[in-house]
Amino acid sequence: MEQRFKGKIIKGVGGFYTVLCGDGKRFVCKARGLFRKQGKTPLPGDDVEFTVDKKGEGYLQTIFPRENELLRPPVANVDMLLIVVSATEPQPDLELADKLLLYCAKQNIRPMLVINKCDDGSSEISEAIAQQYKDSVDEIGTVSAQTGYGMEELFDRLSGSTICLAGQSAVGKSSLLNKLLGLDLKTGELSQKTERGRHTTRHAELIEMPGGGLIADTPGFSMLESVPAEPEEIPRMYREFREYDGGCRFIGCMHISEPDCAVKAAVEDGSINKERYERYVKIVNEAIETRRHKYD
Ligand SMILES: Nc1nc2c(ncn2[C@@H]2O[C@H](COP(=O)(O)OP(=O)(O)OP(=O)(O)O)[C@@H](O)[C@H]2O)c(=O)[nH]1
Ligand SMILES: [Mg+2]
Ligand SMILES: [Zn+2]
Repeated sequence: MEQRFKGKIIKGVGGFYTVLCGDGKRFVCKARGLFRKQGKTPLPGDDVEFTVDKKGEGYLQTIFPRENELLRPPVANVDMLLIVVSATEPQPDLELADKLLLYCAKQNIRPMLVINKCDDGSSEISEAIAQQYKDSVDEIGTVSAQTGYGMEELFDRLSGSTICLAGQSAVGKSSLLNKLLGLDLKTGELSQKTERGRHTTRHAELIEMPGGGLIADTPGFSMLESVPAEPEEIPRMYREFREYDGGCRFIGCMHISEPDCAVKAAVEDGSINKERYERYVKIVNEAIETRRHKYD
């Protein structure tokens, strides 16, 4: 008799997919040839149905519709993106952080800004970064993967979700992952450091967190080649602009060169963060440039 099960793909290597079931059991399955014909590639994060035949071999039968799909790393159904920046070295690339926030808005993923390398607790730099983003993102964490500062709070916010790490190289994404995997929910103590976060392979893998939930590392090349939105979409993706909706003279105001612009007035009087706004102008112009080249 053939048996049917449901689960979530956590890894796919060479046509073999590891599926994690609700009871914690894992099954390695092959994909049906049908997926290839339909142009469907099973991804880590996919919720699937699979069968196990008499010989005990598993076959993926159904891929349930995806909430979203990331390209790099290739992961489906991501709930949360941890946008990691460093309070020390490397100097934070906040333009990348802004673009990653746009990416979250576009893909309907909850963002969290994680300021790492706060080894002596929160610093002037980390506070300045948090200040810039306080109206743009709900969740901001100040942590140190090295000393463990803020890690338990971070851990608590992540449990149960499917999470991806993102951000420039050397901000400490893999270090954070290792620390998170070593955290024991009950004691908060650190167990032996694992080496699983290291990027030795090119395939994406979701790793089970001790408190429930799954997490994927991303190697530190930028996961974005260009602005992940059309220029006209961008103003609506800035949460701190929303409160000024309808306040500009022109409908569809881009808040850049138009007169009587409520957003620009809010930047002037300090209600909207100036640095975030200046990068916004740069990002919109980049999106316009990209589109121009597309049709050249
Ligand atoms: N001082 C300090 N150093 C840290 C901290 N977290 C990570 N590092 C160091 O920063 C360096 C880069 O850390 P990684 O975890 O490899 O950074 P990454 O973001 O995974 O880098 P890529 O894989 O290249 O994208 C390593 O030397 C870490 O030891 C921290 O909280 N404080
Ligand atoms: Mg890494
Ligand atoms: Zn405006």
